Order: sequence, then structure tokens, then C-alpha cells
Amino acid sequence: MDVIYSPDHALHQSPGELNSGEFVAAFEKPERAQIILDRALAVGLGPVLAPERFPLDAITRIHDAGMVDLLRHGFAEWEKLGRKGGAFPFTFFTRGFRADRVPQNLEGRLAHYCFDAGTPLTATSWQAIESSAHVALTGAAAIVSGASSVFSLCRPPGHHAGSDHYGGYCFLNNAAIAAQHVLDQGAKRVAILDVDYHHGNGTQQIFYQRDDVLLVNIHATPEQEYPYLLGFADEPGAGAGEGFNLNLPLPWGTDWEAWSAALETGCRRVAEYAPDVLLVSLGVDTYLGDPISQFKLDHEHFTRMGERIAKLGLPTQFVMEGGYAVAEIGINAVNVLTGFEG
Ligand code: Q9C
Ligand code: ZN
Repeated sequence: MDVIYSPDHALHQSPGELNSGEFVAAFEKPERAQIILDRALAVGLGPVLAPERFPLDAITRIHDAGMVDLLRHGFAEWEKLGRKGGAFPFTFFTRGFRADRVPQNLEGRLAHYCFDAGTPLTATSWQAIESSAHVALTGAAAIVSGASSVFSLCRPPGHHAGSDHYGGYCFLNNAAIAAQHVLDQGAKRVAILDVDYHHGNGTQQIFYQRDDVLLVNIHATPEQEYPYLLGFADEPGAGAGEGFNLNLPLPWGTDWEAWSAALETGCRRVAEYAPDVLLVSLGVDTYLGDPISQFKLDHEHFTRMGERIAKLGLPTQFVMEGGYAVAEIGINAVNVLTGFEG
């Protein structure tokens, strides 16, 4: 399958993140995408293509214009204030605060839109963020043109970014932007299967009230794991979207046996929905060696995962999300794709 990749991802290099009360080196780093690309080339997965450019409208179909403006221009303001390091908030929006007033002040805008201290903006972050969305959009366009599968090697990842909030190493929701593009080009129904270790809270928020996107999420239970505040089993969707959100939370320590049972449940729901297109939010932080995660999948399980997804027989776009065991990330991600190809 074609691999969509831009070297511009390396323009986002997080200076660090808050982890258990300490500022530590970022887990989400440029080597991740480079190693996945190297592995894709080594196994001859397919031609590597550069992304096309898309109008900003393809992004603001999903995201609040004020948030996009902060991502584009926030760091320049931060720099003018003489700040060192990446731009991120020190105070956060929560219950009781005014949701209807977007502050003009930079600190206020960061507090309004950003929900954690792991997602800093740097001088060149926007170029990487935009390129990642374009990598997703180019993959979506390939599917619209009749490709049976494509791999969008997105970085930074996207599934924690909601319509008007960002965090969890994610700025723009690449998978959601791709899904909307496919719908805007005439598809009637899109399913998103999110296999990242963490719950895709942003994707859920974006499509929660809609029935034209089915979202199935397999992830570590928020009772134990980030993002803590969303991703429980009793979140079925609302309004027209009721019945079109399926969360399959699993406890720390989950192995392939339990994880693959959830995949089976999720795949059956996708098949029942009979979408025109399947998008896979492909995180491989379910790997047993992942430094921030607590599931127990090994290399060969990623191959099995790809094989099961292929059995759905749907045009499928894979969009890269998380995975932080950098040395093994290429093997794990590409195993899903070669498993899919059979
Ligand atoms: N103790 C994705 O996988 N917090 N994002 C980690 C580590 C944030 C993960 C803290 C995890 C975000 C796309
Ligand atoms: Zn993750």
C-alpha cells in the first residue's frame, strides 16, 4: 500500500512534558516517524508519497478557527513575551469557568484550548502539525479515488484533539479531518476503529452526536489511564449519534487474548454498520515494551490485528497515532500493515 509521509513532521520537537510532577524528555519525538518509515521501506510496503496541500477549510471543517489560530500564531506571541521553551498553559479550563468567552490574552487562550502539559508549541510546530493533517487528507483523497488501502504516516498524532481542545501530544485530529474529507467527497458512512492504547477522546467528542461516523475505541480504562475523564463503557453517543460510539475499555495488564476479544466485538460492530470507508487510528502503544503503557501485545499480535481488520473487506486508511517504544515502533506499526495485506 502507498505510504504518505512528510519529513516536515520533524519540525515539531517537543522540548519536554510534565510527567508525574517532573518535567521530563518528551516521549513523542521525531525518531518515531523516521523509524516507521525506515521499516516500511525495508519490507517494501509500497511507494512513499509526499502529501498534497489542502485549503485550511479542510481543517476548520473539524476544528474551531480560534484554536487553529492559536496553533498557528501562539508561539510567536509567546516568544514576544520573552518566554523560553515551548508554549503551554499553566492553568486549565474546568467546570464553572466561562466557556463562551475566548480570552484575547495568550495565557488565557492556552488555558481555554489546551488541556494538558504534554503538548507544547514551538517555533516550527505549526508546519509539522499542518503537514500531519495534509498526510491524512492525502490518504483520504487516495481512498476517495479508489485505493483499497493507504497508510498515512502522521506525526504529530491526532486522536486526543477535539474540535476546540488539544492535548495528549495531539494538536489537530488527523483521522477526524480525513473522515470529514471522505464524507465531503460523497461517502455516506465512515467507521473509525481506534486501536491506540489511550482512549481517543478528541475523535469521540467530534463525532459524538453524529450517525455518519461510527467510532469504536479499544483502550485502557480511564479508571486507570490517561485521559482519565472520558472513554467509559457508558458513552453510547447522543442525539442522532446515539448507538454510534462504542467504547471497549480494558484494564492494565490486558494481553492479546482479552485485547483480541475486544477487537472481535469492535469489528463485528463495524461490519454491521457497513461503512463506505474504514479509518484505523493506529497506535501501537499497546506493545508490552511501551514506556508509558500497560498492555501486553507482542510483535506477532500486531500482524494478527492487521489480518482481522483486513477480513472486514473495506477500503481502509491507516492513520498513525501513538507508540513510544521507539526502537520497536517500526516493527509493530508495519506488522499491522503487512498483516492487513496478507
Ligand atoms: N506518564 C497518544 O498516544 N500522558 N497520546 C502521558 C505519561 C499523555 C498519549 C503521561 C499520553 C498521551 C497519541
Ligand atoms: Zn496512545
